[in-house]
Amino acid sequence: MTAPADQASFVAIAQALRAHDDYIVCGHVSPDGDCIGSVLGMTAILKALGKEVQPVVALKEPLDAALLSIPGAASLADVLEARPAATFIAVDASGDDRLGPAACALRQAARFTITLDHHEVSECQADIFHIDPSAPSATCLVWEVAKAAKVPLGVDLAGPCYTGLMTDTGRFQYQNADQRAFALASEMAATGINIAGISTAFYQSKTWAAVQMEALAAQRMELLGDGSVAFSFIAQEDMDRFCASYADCEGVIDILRSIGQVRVACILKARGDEVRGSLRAKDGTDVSAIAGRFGGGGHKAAAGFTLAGPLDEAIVQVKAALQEALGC
Ligand SMILES: [Mn+2]
Repeated sequence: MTAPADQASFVAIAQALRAHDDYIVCGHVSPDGDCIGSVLGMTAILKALGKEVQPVVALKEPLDAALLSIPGAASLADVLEARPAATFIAVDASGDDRLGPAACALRQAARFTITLDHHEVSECQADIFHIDPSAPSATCLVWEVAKAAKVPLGVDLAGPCYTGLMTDTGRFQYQNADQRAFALASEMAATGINIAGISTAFYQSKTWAAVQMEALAAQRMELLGDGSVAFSFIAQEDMDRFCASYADCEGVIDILRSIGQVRVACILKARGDEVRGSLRAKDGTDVSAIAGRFGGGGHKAAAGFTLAGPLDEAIVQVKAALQEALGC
């Protein structure tokens, strides 16, 4: 991968924030804790600078209870309802595919564009950007910008930033939970945020249907090859039976990877005419390369893809690809 050229310093981004006005802050499609945390954190910075800002996310599906537990998340507007603004900031997302068509149109309409991201990208279209794949979360970059902008580091900023860091590091358990992650978490904790409260609100807010989806996926789970790859799926009928939403299926993959000998977990979820695949690695396997075979992407330890067509065909195709890619 080639690093994008002309990476801006946090100070340069802070200066750009002061220089412009009328902002849209937008995250990626299928928003997660880091996406929502980055949008809310950046919004807090801009408000502290006295700027007009519309924080938006793609609300194609309603946010789940965990995401709604982040203070301010309930008031986020749908990207489809945003009015074009002079300045567009993309957080936790760089490419058109991650932003989705509605956000891309808003970015095109803006006169100045900024991107903060921690995903691998070969180029970045923004006027000014900071892309650091070694950053534990996008909210860490937002936090650095806040410090460079010299805005007050209060709980309204630290809360969402900590939530993004907590979720993208898998509660400080993944490979990206490095010294930097703990150092930044310590800075955020120093503001007086309620660490235990944030954790409880986020991780102990499952719905009954979500637990039913976990039970179902666990029951039909297959261990492929030598047993190091866990595979399962959720069909539309399963969701209908338990009145489960797509959000209710989000945590299912964690059940698959919790088994001792499993090093890679994969779940397929039917969504209308499409099938969405999620992949997680526990041992350093690069699952973004496997997702890439299906036109998807993500991080080394967590990636996803979307396939057109029926679930039964996707199951056969993905199982074969997993066995081939992982030699199991
Ligand atoms: Mn992220």
